[in-house]
Amino acid sequence: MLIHQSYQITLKSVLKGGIILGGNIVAWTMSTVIWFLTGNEGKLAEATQHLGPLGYEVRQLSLPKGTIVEPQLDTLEEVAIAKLEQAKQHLPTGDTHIMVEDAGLFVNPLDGFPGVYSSHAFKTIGNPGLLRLLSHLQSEDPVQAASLRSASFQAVAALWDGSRVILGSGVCPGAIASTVSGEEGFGFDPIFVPLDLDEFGQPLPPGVYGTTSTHGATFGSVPQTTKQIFSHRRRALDALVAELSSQSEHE
Ligand code: ITT
Repeated sequence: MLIHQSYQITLKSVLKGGIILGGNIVAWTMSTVIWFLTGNEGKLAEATQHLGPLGYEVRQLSLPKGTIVEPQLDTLEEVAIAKLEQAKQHLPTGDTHIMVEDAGLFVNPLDGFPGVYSSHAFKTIGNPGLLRLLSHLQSEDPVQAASLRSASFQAVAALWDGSRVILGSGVCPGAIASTVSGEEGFGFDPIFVPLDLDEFGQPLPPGVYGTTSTHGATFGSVPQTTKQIFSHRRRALDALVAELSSQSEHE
């Protein structure tokens, strides 16, 4: 796919050819294709929305059920690396970049459960089941409730660029709501309320109001573009792209 963008925002990973138009240097660029091995349409949509404007064309790699074995390991990073090793064998001929991403919801009063077991927990107990596990942790005071029910979404993206593995991780701290609300997003979005962010995009403690806020709404109740501002996945992809660009600059 051919795209046209100003020379200043070219990425090293994008194939470049410069021409001069009306005094401005303009680059005709061919975006890098990243195959994303995932069966989760929500994750695919978020990655496409975020990486597209950065000059990457995200394509879903779907493989027959059972082709990739999701290993039961202790950390998201270990799972992502193990999945990437398998995914590499299925990289379409002629392309170089393939990515996987492993994410989960880590609930602090449950010692991080469901964490790496999030996919299984979502399919079995789901959002109502998770709320039941926290039903003893309630408070009339919303700040205290947010502390009692604190949690974070975490993600690790792992990419093979044809010669090496590049990792990016991201965390989105917040709390588990007391009810399920909203139809946006996927998975645990309808029960997760992110912490407010300060002017630098950094999360603030519960009860401290920031310039960016969902005003107590869950990810399931806000537009996808709002979730992206807070998202663990967006942060993981940003870290991955930063690493990818800095490594290409040193080549
Ligand atoms: P893959 O095919 O990419 O492995 P998956 O759905 O199995 O898709 P993960 O193992 O990475 O994905 O995620 C585990 C579960 O955690 C996922 O199924 C969701 O229920 C939940 N989850 C992960 N990221 C989420 C997010 O941004 N919002 C809501 N729930 C999320």
